[in-house]
Amino acid sequence: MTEEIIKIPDIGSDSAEVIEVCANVGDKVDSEDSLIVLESDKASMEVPVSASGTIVEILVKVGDSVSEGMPMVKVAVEGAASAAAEEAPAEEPAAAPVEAPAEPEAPAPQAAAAVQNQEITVPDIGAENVPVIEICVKPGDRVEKEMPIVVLESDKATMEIPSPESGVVTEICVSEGQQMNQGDLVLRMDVEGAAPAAPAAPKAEAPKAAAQAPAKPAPAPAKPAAAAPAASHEQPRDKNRRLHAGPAVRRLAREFGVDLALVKATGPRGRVVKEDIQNFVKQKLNEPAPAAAAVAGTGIPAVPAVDFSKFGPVREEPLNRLRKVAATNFQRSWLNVPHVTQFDEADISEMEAFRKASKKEAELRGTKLTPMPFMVKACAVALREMPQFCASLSADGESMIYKDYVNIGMAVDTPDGLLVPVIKDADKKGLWELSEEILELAAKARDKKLKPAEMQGGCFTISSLGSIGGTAFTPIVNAPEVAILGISKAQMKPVWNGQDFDPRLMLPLSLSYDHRAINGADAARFTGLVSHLLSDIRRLLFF
Ligand code: CAO
Repeated sequence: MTEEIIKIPDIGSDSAEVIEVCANVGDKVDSEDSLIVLESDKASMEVPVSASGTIVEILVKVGDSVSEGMPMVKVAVEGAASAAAEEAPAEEPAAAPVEAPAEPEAPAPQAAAAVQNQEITVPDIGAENVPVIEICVKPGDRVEKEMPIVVLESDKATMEIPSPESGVVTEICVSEGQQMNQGDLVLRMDVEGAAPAAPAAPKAEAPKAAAQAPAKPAPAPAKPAAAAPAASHEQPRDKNRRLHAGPAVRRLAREFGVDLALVKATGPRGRVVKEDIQNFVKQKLNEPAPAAAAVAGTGIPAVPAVDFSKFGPVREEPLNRLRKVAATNFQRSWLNVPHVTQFDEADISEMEAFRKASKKEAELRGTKLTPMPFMVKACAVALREMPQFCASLSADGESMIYKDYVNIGMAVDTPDGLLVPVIKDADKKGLWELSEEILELAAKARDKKLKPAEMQGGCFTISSLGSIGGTAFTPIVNAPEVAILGISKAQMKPVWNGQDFDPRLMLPLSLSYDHRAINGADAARFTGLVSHLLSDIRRLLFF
């Protein structure tokens, strides 16, 4: 095993800055492994070790300005390569340039004019078949000389091709992914005050030509797809609009589908480094996905994530599927439907007297008569009388769809979350039938035995918290239905009968409705009608 000092190969420009060191002393490396990333004015490039072995010493550090021939790394080479090869200085390969003769350019001289349409072609980029990864301009854009017009990326280097002239782009002649070679047409532009017979393209004057191809077998195989894109090498171009990232970072971003423009750069001189991509992905993964996405889609800022453990012990339990689905539905309805809630009361004193008197009969029938069947019956009649409550807005919001069937959903509280089975054709069923169906559907919901079809086709929903308590609430419309009736706990109240205060059992009604489909007056009429029907259930017989 011998130690070799590997030098900086031809990097296609006079000097470049070390912006990243990718390996450490003691690392085992292959000849193709990148050791450092350099950045010049025009390109960032990875420089490979060019020998297989173990790194003994790294002879450059971040921030160093390096040029061809400078010692880069000392490697203990496995299988001891010939010492002679090691000695071959990096300068040497320049003698055998693949591109050698600076070709006579074929400028296709164009007539002098105040505005001249010129073809801009790829200069000598020191590599072949390099794909376009970004087109920085579009037709109509005004570009200044030296502004980047496209970005090319090879395995090892990312290089910006600057405009050789100032002017207005008239046509883009490349597409992303297209492989480019020296002399390929990039775009056409109107160049103002164009110099007569200016060469159409800034074909580089064979810059340090050799660079590229592994001209000689051993030492510095000059992998860093030498950038030095154009002959124009003077003033810095507009840096404001450019993203700075090396090829490996760009590749990583592409693999993860990350838009580099969204990534916060923390590297030197505002470069995006690998850790920035990793942090960006981590941050995205930690965002509360579905809810945040829905909110993001509306432009409403997401609720910030809070580390509650800062304030005391916490316990985190994942939501089950039912609760997630319910959450999505609630949020969707809440964000889409302009809700208004109409409050009312129904005097159910007589109804309750009748219900209690019927309890024995219910038992004999093997059922239980709760207030719910009365609610369903009264709502079914009201829905028939006021069809705008038994309707949906069309998806495009252009029309109302009226339903000639009366299917009423019933919110059921289960240990896993809320379910809404549907009582089909409620208007055609009597109290006993409704009573049995309500008990059956509620039991099925709690036993997780509801079939999907039993939860579909609803026109209107009733949500009863009457057995639990409360005086009123504002239920969320079960969209695309247009209204939902919330029922709270009935209470004895003194009601003025014109002469005295009568103790009456009053049932609170809370009707939430979609104000796009229903106006407030109709909502008040609807709760008035339900109240009227429940106050004297004999009225149900009229319908
Ligand atoms: N006022 C006073 N008492 C009421 C009442 C009311 N509005 N509604 C029901 N009760 C009483 C019943 O009379 C019964 O008492 P008795 O046994 O003495 O007769 C008791 O409360 C229990 O009733 P129940 O809940 O078994 O039956 P129900 O038909 O009233 O309700 C169901 C069935 C499925 C609607 C109900 O069990 C339920 O799950 N409610 C929760 C719905 C919910 O969570 N809604 C919120 C959704 S989020 O918007």
